[in-house]
Amino acid sequence: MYTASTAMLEALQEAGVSYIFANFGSDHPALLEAIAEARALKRPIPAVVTCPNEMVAMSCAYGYAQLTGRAQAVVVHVDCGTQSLGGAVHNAAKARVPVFVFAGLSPFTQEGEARGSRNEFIHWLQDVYDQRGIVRQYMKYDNELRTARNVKQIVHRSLQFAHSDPKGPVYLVGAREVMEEETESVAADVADWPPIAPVPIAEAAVAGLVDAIQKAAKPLIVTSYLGRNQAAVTELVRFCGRLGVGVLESVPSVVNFPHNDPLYQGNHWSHPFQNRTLAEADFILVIDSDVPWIPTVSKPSDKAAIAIIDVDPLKQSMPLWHIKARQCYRADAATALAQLNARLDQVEIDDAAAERRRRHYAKHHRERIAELARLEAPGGDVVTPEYLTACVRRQVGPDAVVVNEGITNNHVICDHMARGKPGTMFGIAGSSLGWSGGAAIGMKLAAPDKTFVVMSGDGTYMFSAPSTVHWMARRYRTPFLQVIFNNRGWKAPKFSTLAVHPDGFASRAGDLDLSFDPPPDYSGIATAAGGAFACIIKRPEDVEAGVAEGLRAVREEQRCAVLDVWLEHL
Ligand SMILES: Cc1ncc(C[n+]2csc(CCOP(=O)(O)OP(=O)(O)O)c2C)c(N)n1
Ligand SMILES: [Mg+2]
Repeated sequence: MYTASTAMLEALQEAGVSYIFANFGSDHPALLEAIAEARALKRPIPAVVTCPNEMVAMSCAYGYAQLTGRAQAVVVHVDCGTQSLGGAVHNAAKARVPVFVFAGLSPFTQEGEARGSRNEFIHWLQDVYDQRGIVRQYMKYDNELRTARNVKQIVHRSLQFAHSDPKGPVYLVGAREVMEEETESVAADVADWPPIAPVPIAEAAVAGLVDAIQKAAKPLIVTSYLGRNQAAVTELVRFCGRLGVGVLESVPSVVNFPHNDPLYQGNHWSHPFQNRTLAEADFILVIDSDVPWIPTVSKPSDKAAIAIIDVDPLKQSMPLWHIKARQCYRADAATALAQLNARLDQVEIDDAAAERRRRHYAKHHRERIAELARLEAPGGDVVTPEYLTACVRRQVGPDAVVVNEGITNNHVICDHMARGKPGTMFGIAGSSLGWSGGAAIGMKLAAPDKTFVVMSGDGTYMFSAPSTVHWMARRYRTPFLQVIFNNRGWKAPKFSTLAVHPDGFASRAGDLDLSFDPPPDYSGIATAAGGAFACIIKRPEDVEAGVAEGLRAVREEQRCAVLDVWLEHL
């Protein structure tokens, strides 16, 4: 039998999709039948990964795509499963990560007019007016499969959207009767649906930017995510090295620049103070950043000239957005940086000026490194986040991939993991918590030989649906080390409140309903769900041994390890 569901599987297989992260329901008999048939007849289809929680499913696809650039499929159940994707939809959209999502629709016939017609009570309950509307504002493309005959065309078109800059998730729906409809296989060549080619900047703009940077005393590049394409990092290192340009990361979600490069000037998040390097810069090139600075607390000098290169310089999904840039270019960062580097081969470089700039930034860099070393020294009876992170860094090595969802410790993890290589740290680029567990599973499926370390807050661990994550990690052999920065609750909302009301009632209230006392046995949850190695650490002197044992469990026993590390109470 060749149905619309067979065609969808065939299209996904043709498109090189490796996994279907699935949470099935009564909308999927045709798909389950088609999968079983393909297996019985030894027809190749993507591997199905059973995901007991939809947000985890979408986070898996997100993680896989982050490492490979390739969209994977997520299959969910009608409006209910679509709603359960929850914040993962926001995360994929904000991070511009390609994901293919398919959900069934309730049958549209009730008297047995077609195969798939209503035969269960839920089919009346799940028939809603606008299922696609639930997620439309987050999707790059959404459509309904209305006939089996063009399923492959629509799947390939949706993936073309997902893989074209700015990338993002796409959403297809299909009713039971349509997914059951028989048809003939249609030949399709994925080469006919290429992603849009990377866009360069105009040559005149290239010359102007190089000229402006050469004339500047303290030129600075601010970026958040150009390192999503590792080729862009190589180009950036080359460009900055030749002209002596500093690099400041703002809310980085990937490794954009090696932290050990003397031109690296650190990373700024929601720190409530002015960034010195940003204030001193006289020319700022913002490349791939949604939030290059937060003007109420930290901004460039009024005299600084500002330019933007971004795949999405208008920030089209953000109703309010503005920085005072007089030059804006919609372009692919790696392509634009390669153009800037090519320009350097054609113009005379003022080496003395470049050397002056390099020395200036190298001095700041050394000061920063010394300060970080001071912060990570152990001291007192309580484990500090800096010390904990340094212990992890020393043991996991430079090639391990860090999955950072540390929230109020995001910057600590970023600073003290001090990644030198592109692709060795990923942060949640959206803001809907609970991404890291699923993301780690997806990443491990994409790169089974790498070591993955999830570093998360305790609240975030709970958001990540750890019972699902650890059950899946065992079932699909995707072990990773999880370090929980346990401050017994949600510190971030406390910070947010005190930043707006420093002297209010909240500042004097002992309890803001943000703490988790007594906390759950976090590592025990992982043991119960997936046989993880569990360890609770409360004293600084136990950290090194705990990390070592955890890593051994991950690397030698191929099982997850969860270290529940108690920090100072929020
Ligand atoms: C899905 C979702 N719900 C709520 C929030 C609001 N929120 C932001 S940070 C935070 C606390 C996170 O707690 P934890 O992971 O323990 O980190 P900590 O703040 O303690 O460092 C919350 C609840 C959010 N960002 N996403
Ligand atoms: Mg916390």
